[in-house]
Amino acid sequence: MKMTLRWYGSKYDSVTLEQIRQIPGVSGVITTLYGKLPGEVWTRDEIKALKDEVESAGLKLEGIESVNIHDSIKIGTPDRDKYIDNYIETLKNLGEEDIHLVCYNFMPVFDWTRSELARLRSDGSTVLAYNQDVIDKINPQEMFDSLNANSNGFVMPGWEPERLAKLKDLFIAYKDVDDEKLFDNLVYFLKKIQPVCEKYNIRMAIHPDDPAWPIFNLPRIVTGQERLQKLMKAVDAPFNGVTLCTGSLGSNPKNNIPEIIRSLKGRIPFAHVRNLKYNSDRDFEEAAHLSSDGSMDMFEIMKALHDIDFDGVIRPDHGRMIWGEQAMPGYGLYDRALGAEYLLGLWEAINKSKEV
Ligand code: DNO
Repeated sequence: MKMTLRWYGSKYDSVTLEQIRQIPGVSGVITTLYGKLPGEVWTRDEIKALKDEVESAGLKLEGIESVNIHDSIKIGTPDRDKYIDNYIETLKNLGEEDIHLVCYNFMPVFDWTRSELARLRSDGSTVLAYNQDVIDKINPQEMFDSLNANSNGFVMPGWEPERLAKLKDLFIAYKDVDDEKLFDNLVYFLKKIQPVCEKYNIRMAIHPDDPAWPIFNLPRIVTGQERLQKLMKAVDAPFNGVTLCTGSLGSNPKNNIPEIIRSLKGRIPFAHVRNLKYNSDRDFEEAAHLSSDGSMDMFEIMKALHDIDFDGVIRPDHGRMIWGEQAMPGYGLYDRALGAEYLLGLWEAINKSKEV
């Protein structure tokens, strides 16, 4: 297991590589070329510069989160092959720079969704939260505006203004895309990129939908065990894998995360591990990684990963904002560092208890 932290690049992140290097047991980062729009080719020079920067800080670039997918590919418009060719070119360039893990999502229009970015908890920390009643009362533009107004001045992943400038047009473009069509378009995409992934040994790790149910009447296809199995079988090759994101899958309390992990043996190259606290079936907030702070059993989750011989890349996921830190919501240094240490501690204990 390789413990990493997500890092947005020196231009965008308040957390530095030097700080990440000092978190015990964290050997690398997961990062991206943050300024790139979906559909653009990443050149080898750009990738190499990013990799050199990470390596000169004594860390390893363990993978990319994300190479985003152009909406034409998700919608299945006639020009999608052009964007798929660009994606293939990017994958080739990543492979040639010895990068073998790519996280992506297939959510229409939005990436992850929350109704609040700084809900106050009783200990004075703030966290991202989701309340269905709030979402039901607003339209997508209002949600976008409210999230952007509360992001501490940071551009958040998945909420880049360029991407959302054409919100109305996008909703129209998705009008005839239902779950089935979206799924077919995903399979079409995966089959096209399969040769380049296999040539360069690139593991594609799809990120589950967050939250794990439809919002604003948009289709959703990566929501739980059944759907994940369907996807694994539709393109049944190791390059087609999953980002096991406990927070996204766990937004639906009916998802049994340890069981999902066990059903995906060999297909999880990347794990995002974090905890959530359910307040009702319409409201949840993010919690510290510690099991007792939320609703999930983090020991059982780490044990399931251990049982399937997980040897991929892992990272703590969203942290609380604590100790007065000013950072991108969910992505401060302090609470994620605490999370990394906790997960490493669980892993060490599981390892040693299996040895006796
Ligand atoms: C949110 C993240 C997502 C994730 C993408 C992957 O904090 O987990 O933005 O990176 O869905 O493409």
